[in-house]
Amino acid sequence: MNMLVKRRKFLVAGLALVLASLVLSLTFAQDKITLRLSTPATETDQRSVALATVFGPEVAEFATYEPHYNASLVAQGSELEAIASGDLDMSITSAQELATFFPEFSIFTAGYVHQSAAHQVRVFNDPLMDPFKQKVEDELGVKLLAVMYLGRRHVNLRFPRSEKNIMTPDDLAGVNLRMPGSDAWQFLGKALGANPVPMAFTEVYTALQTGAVDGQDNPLPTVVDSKFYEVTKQISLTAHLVDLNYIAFSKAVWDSLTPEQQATVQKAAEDAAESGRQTQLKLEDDLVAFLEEQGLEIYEPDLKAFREHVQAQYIGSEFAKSWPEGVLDQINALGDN
Ligand code: KDO
Repeated sequence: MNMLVKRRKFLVAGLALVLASLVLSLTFAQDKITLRLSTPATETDQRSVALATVFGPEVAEFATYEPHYNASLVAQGSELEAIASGDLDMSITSAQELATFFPEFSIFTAGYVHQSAAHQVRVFNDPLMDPFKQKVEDELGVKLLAVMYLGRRHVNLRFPRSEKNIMTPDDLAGVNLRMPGSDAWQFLGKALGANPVPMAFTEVYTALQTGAVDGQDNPLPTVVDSKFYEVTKQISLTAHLVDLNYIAFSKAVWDSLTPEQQATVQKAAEDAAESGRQTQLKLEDDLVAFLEEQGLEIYEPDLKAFREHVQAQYIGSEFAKSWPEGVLDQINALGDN
């Protein structure tokens, strides 16, 4: 064999190797599934950050995580339907959204029921949650993988304290308080003593700026992240809802995964939830000083008055009638004190 033939053989072998690895990587790329998530949250919201930096990388071997923020893919409140119809793979859903399909979920939307981030986790992992999760899976085709901590919601108003000082539910009489647009949210606004106004999250900043509403309720990290502090003057620390979102995942997509991949997705969701929870808790503590520097008045109202008023509104309400027997006691028993 002369040198030329040898070299040609060598070249052909090399080319074949390159081609083979190209085909292989293309096959793998094609095999990867895309997990589209839609949320009204911003890209910088800590739940979004946790999913992008923890969930995405943990599932990267077989899935491409594709988040869509600011409700740009699906309108707030329509995500569950989109997952059910196969148009979406994931969302960060609320108990309030679930309650529009399954009224019993309103137990998790009631003011002053969840006591802390840790209490939320205990409730979510307790067997009391199993029938709730099963129903969502069976009837909507949605799996609830983990509970994300959004934080303690407080009343945040455009007016300075000198104009309106919110110490008790009576002080909220006639206040147009933006609440998200579902019955369970509106009821909470009413239970607080306010006049609730339904509105999508993405419209809140402008509504506060123009005076279309008098205020809104959200945890401190959201007030900062969405810059509501630029257009409001005070926060009454009502802590009326220790708020959560569930990581919702398409059951159809889940069923298409191998058991190993399912375990990876489950762990990735739990890890992201834990990471987001820790950051959010820290932010809640740290941001008081920042908000005060921005000129907001932040104070604690008469919490006993709020708690008693809100709880009295729920007891005997249509919502409470849908709560399964004994579950409220079980939730309370898992509480912090
Ligand atoms: C909101 O609309 O006020 C709310 O905080 C409700 C939550 O359930 C959740 O949808 C959240 O918005 C969005 O994720 C934006 O932070």
